[in-house]
Amino acid sequence: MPGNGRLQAVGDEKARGFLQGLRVDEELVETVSRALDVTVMDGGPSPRQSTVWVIIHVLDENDNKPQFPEKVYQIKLPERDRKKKGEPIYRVFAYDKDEGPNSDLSYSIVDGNEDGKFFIDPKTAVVSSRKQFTAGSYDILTIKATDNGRPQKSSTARLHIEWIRKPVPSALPLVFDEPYYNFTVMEHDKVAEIVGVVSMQQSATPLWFDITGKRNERRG
Ligand SMILES: [Ca+2]
Ligand SMILES: [Ca+2]
Repeated sequence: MPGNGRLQAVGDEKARGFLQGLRVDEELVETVSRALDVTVMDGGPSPRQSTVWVIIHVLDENDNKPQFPEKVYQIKLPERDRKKKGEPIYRVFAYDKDEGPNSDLSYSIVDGNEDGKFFIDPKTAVVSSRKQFTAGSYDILTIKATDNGRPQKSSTARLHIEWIRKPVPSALPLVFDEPYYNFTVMEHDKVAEIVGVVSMQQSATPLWFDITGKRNERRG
């Protein structure tokens, strides 16, 4: 790595080489260390040299705060009676570009839950309901994601929930536009990036989509 080292004479018999300016690309360093060959050479007429192996450990700094893909989430849900207590509402999760504890997030509701109608799973960020909700009511929650770095960093997002009347069941059958969907993702795609869209003929009543199962397909 030429240009990253500097040699300085200290006294007659000792010299110190300062390794400096090793710029570590932000968050691209997935290895925990860098190994360098450091060579020392004298300036005599027939130069002598010696090489030593230096390992530099790169420690992650908590220089990124958690990020929510959106600042505001707006959802509509059918009114809920008491029996639906504990049902999930929405998952508002964030990501953090750091590593280890610096990207280990926990979630809390910091505003809009004064009467305790909601709770959030601190690890999965799933918001669920504790009480009943009638059509026409509206809730706005502020959700905070905090990392586990030192010092901790955090950010917030808003979740707007509009409670609507339970839709009348549709007389028409529900059919997806395609018999199956085939989407591709790249391994470095960002969290919350759109992978694909599944669609259905527009119906008069609102529709909610859910992932109800998972199949693992392996090739070869
Ligand atoms: Ca970092
Ligand atoms: Ca962080």
